[in-house]
Amino acid sequence: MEMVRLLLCSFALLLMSFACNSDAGDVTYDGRSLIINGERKVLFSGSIHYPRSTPENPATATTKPNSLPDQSPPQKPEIRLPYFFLRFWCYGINLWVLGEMWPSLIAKAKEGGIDVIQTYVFWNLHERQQGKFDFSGRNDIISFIKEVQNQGLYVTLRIGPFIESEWTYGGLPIWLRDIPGIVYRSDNEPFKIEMEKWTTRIVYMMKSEKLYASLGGPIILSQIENEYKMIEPAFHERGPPYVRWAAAMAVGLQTGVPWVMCKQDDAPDPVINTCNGMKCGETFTGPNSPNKPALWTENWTSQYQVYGDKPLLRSAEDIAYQVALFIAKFRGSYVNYYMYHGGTNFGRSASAFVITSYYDEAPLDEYGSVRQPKWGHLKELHAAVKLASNPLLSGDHTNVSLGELQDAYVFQVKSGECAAFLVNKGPKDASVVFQNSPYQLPRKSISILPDCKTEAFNTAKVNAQQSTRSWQATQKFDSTERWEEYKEAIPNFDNTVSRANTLPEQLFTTKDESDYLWYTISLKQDSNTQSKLVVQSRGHVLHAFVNGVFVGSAHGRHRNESFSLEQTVTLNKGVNSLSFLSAMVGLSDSGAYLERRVGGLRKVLIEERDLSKNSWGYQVGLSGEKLEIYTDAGSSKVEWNKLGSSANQPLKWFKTHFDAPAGNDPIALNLGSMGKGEAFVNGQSIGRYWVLFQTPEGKPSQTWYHVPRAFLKPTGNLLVLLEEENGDPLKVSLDKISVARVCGHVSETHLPPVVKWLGLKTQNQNNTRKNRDRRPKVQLSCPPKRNISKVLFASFGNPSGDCQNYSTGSCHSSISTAIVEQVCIGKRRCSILLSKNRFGDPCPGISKTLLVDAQCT
Ligand SMILES: *[C@@H]1O[C@H](CO)[C@@H](O)[C@H](O)[C@H]1NC(C)=O
Ligand SMILES: *[C@@H]1O[C@H](CO)[C@@H](O)[C@H](O)[C@H]1NC(C)=O
Ligand SMILES: *[C@@H]1O[C@H](CO)[C@@H](O)[C@H](O)[C@H]1NC(C)=O
Ligand SMILES: *[C@@H]1O[C@H](CO)[C@@H](O)[C@H](O)[C@H]1NC(C)=O
Ligand SMILES: *[C@@H]1O[C@H](CO)[C@@H](O)[C@H](O)[C@H]1NC(C)=O
Ligand SMILES: CC(=O)N[C@H]1CO[C@H](CO)[C@@H](O)[C@@H]1O
Repeated sequence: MEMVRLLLCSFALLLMSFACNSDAGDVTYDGRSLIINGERKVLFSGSIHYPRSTPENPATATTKPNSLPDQSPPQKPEIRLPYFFLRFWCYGINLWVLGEMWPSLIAKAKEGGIDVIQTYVFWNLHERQQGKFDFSGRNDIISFIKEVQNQGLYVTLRIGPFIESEWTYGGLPIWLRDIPGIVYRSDNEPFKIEMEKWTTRIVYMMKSEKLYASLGGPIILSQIENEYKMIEPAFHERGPPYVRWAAAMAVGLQTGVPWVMCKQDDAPDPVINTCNGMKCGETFTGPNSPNKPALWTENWTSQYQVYGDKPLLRSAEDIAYQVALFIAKFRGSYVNYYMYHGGTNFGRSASAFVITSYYDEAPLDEYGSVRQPKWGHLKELHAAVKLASNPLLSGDHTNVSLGELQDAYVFQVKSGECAAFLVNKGPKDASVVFQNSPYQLPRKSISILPDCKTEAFNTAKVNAQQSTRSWQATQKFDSTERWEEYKEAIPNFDNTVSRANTLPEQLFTTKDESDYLWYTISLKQDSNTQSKLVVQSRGHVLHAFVNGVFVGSAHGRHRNESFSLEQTVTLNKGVNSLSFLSAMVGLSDSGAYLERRVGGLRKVLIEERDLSKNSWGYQVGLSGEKLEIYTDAGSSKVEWNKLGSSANQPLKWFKTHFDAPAGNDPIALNLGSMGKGEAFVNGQSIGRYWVLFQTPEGKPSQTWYHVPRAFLKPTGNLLVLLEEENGDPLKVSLDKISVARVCGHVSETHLPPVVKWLGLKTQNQNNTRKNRDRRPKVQLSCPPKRNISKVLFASFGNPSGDCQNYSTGSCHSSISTAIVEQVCIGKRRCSILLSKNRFGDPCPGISKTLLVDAQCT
């Protein structure tokens, strides 16, 4: 039966993909927008980076877009619908056969009102070694782009080739460093040759797969370079010619679609300069020519996080405000969310000091689950803006002052069609009058009036529910029998083979084959002494051993990588062995002259005696790495011991096996009891962890480390932890992550947004159907296959606080909980009207809100 479905699906999909693909056609632009196939477009775009998720993942494949939490009325059916039903019916089997994460992320982006998926091209992932290319699995950019195309979305391809992106070395392959005379990202022949070779290779790949819109594919924009203006001054006269060369080189590749340079206000024609940042609504200086549209290529939905930092929480309201302002003020017609889904920095792909989880705060969280209210609030914003597309793209653009800190931006078409954005920049709520009608604008908010009358959406009024994740341990690794350990040998001068007469520089020596470099030295002493040891390092982490015994550690931090270790150590009469393990935590991804970046030890002093020019031994990598003891095959090459059988000293490998937890919820390892190291599942690195490097509040920057279900077999999965410190594997657990709670908070005066005109387009205020649909209500929705099992809190009245922290106020309908239970219990989604007929009126004359917090099981 499954086989028949598989065959049917393959055949039908093939047919449908001829009929339904986004056949974009020519892409041009003018001062208003991109023009695709002769049509101007307002486009919302979301960054999703293919290597930061897995092509396969049964966990998320079950989340069909037609069963997503959805507060809005169903969208107008489109021609592609049958294709989508078919695809998702077909995903049913993929669940058994393959399961896919990319398709699910893209589908959720589409459902969230995203038109374009934006990705970088990660050069050092594809060409780790010069001339050897890898475009398979998570690196399969072609399949990723084709998946976007299959779902009818466009693609922006940011080739770079320098990409920054909190990706190790900004995406540049480390072998570039060995090319004589190379200076990256400047008017430098050796670099230009390599940059042109790579850019050309990618463009040709895309052309041969017909992926540019000009050839019928989904790619509508390409990017060359990346935020170059920031570092251009450092290159003096070598900067500007490089910009001109890069633009000309890119344009010469004749992709048939426009090129952009982000944050480059002097981007040479016809390359479009675009804005990156959190506040392009306020900070953008505008396109550098009246013939270029205002495009925002990076609007940070949050900020990447480094070890030692806590996550930056950027509210849905703040993002929506900046997006609406950019559109209103600059006639912005393209906004990209960086990131829409961040994902995971698997392996050693994170740049210096960047944590393994990437933009977990994005509208789709690290695991690919919808993050509310961000996802839902932006979806409503997109829909409201789209209602105004026509005036936005072709109307006259004017502004009117509505007050000291209030402005209206108006888009008026000659035929009469009109859209307006009412902006309150001020810190206080304001009442304004626009075209003879009164409007209430909450502080720092924008109301969108797609017909210059109806407030379809306000950026500060969040209608989407809040969701809260919960972590539930499905397996504990708390018995010593479950673990085995392997102690890394601490090398000494005699058994390290390589020799140098100075301290070798780390990057040059390791070529980034490993995070680790051992430095060893032999030191003769006339007597037993307590001596002061000083080790200066250029980065990033140091563990010091004297005569095989650990004496101390130290580390730098993000953008401040140098540090020193000072320690009094005991030296014996005779020969002493000093061993230093220097570790890098990813390579720097930003700034000028990246080719000159260095790491490892700079100076070693004993009682002020400089040993740097002595004879040193060194060794690249750990023995466990060389033997790949984190793989099934490699793990048998060493003898594993019972947990705790060796002295409590840093630098051990821990090994165990586990079965995949039942169900489809995302899973992650809770490594809160570990120190620093790297975790491997079935031979694949799920990333570095660093729990000991805490935030100023004394918490780990990251506790949970995503284990994609795609990495797992049903039983007997090999888990190996490489621990540099003294972490305790007995407290590690494998946790399931689910949305356990949903909460909504809506006031009586808060009408749900208009995401679709239900009446005539010229707003007839007496359209009763529309009025009925816009009554205030709290709408809750559990994830697929879960129902509301319990109402944790409900109050119709004036409850205080928000969804995080609430209590009943002076006004409270005593039947609130009973009413909500009646409507919601046992249902996956429910909608509760703020109606005095139902709740009664506990305090006439006082404006009321309804706050409901419920549990999904
Ligand atoms: C309104 O438009 C004028 C001229 O078009 C411009 O100078 C002014 O900066 C605009 N005001 C705002 C608040 O954008
Ligand atoms: C860099 O770190 C050192 C200590 O390791 C500290 O003294 C210095 O202030 C830091 N610099 C910056 C810019 O944070
Ligand atoms: C709406 O209804 C009122 C009274 O019911 C009426 O006076 C008015 O003309 C109607 N407006 C429109 C646009 O139909
Ligand atoms: C919750 O709100 C109450 C009162 O509004 C406040 O006293 C308390 O500190 C808040 N708790 C938290 C965890 O924010
Ligand atoms: C959820 O509720 C639906 C009816 O709304 C019911 O069919 C289903 O069995 C329930 N599921 C669970 C897990 O309770
Ligand atoms: C990472 C980064 O550069 N963040 C910047 C984003 O934009 C805001 C304001 O525009 C800056 O304050 C941040 O430093």
